[in-house]
Amino acid sequence: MSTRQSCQPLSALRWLLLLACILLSDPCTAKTSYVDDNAPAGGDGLHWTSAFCHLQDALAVAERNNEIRVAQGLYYPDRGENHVLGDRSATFELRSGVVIFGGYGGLSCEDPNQRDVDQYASILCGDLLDNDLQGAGIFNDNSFHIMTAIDVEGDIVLDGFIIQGGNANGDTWGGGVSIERSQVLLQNCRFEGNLGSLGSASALVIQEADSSVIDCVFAGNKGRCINLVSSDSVFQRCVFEDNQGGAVFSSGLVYGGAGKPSFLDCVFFNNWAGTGGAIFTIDGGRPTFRNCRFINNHASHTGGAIAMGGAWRCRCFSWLSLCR
Ligand SMILES: [Ca+2]
Ligand SMILES: [Ca+2]
Repeated sequence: MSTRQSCQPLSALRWLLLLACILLSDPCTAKTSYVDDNAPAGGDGLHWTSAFCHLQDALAVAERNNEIRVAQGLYYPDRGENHVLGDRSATFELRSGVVIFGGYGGLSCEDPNQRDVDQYASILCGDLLDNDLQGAGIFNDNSFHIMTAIDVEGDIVLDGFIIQGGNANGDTWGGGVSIERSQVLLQNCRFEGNLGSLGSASALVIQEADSSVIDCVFAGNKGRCINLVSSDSVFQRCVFEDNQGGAVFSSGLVYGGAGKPSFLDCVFFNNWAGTGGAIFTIDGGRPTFRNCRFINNHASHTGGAIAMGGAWRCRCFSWLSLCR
């Protein structure tokens, strides 16, 4: 009896400590949200059966260490709570420590967690009013940036998406994805049909940031496809094909220091530009290419495969010896 009485205060204390641990612990550990454009409106995103129908709604509640699974379907940055249809400035803002995976079967599959990024395409689309394919196409109403990561701390992952229909016209850069001072892993993504004016990075801009781009395809974008500014980013097993306005522009000029991006096992095929059909680099931009292939790239002015500013002659031979 006496033993039982002496234990009761300790047991209560342990429960209090456990309750405190629960209340004070990181509330955003290992949470997964689910998104499917076929889901009914009003879901809480906690399960496939109550999935969000807009990616913006999942991002709005995402916190560090959260995962977002996105089913096959179309997702627009101007859709979701507190967003306005047709808002060109609306963008999917990547969140610190949040990983986003596309390519799930979702509600239309018996097993919604079945994943195949080719069979179950998750498309992030900047053609907000769905008129790119009407007549000659209307593109000046498309998203300025479909997705952005600006001054975001911690690792960010975007894996398994098609990113299409951005239009970085005007003074903007990065019609598909715009990354500034943030570390992002882009993986298994396909950038296609993004637009931009000359040098505006139709598909992807990375400024003052070292990101990783792995197993991605950049195809059929118009306007210089990628702009790397003071960036030591790494591109591995990526394909650049049929981009009008060139594939990659690399410089360190804008912010001073050098930009030394690396390209490993990449293919540059059938890209076209006035200068530097595949690669155009100016002072401060010093890319390295290892085991890359340049095939059938064109320039109307100079540098079908590679054009370089500054002391291009010595750099040219050094770099090209690393290519095949
Ligand atoms: Ca769907
Ligand atoms: Ca449009």
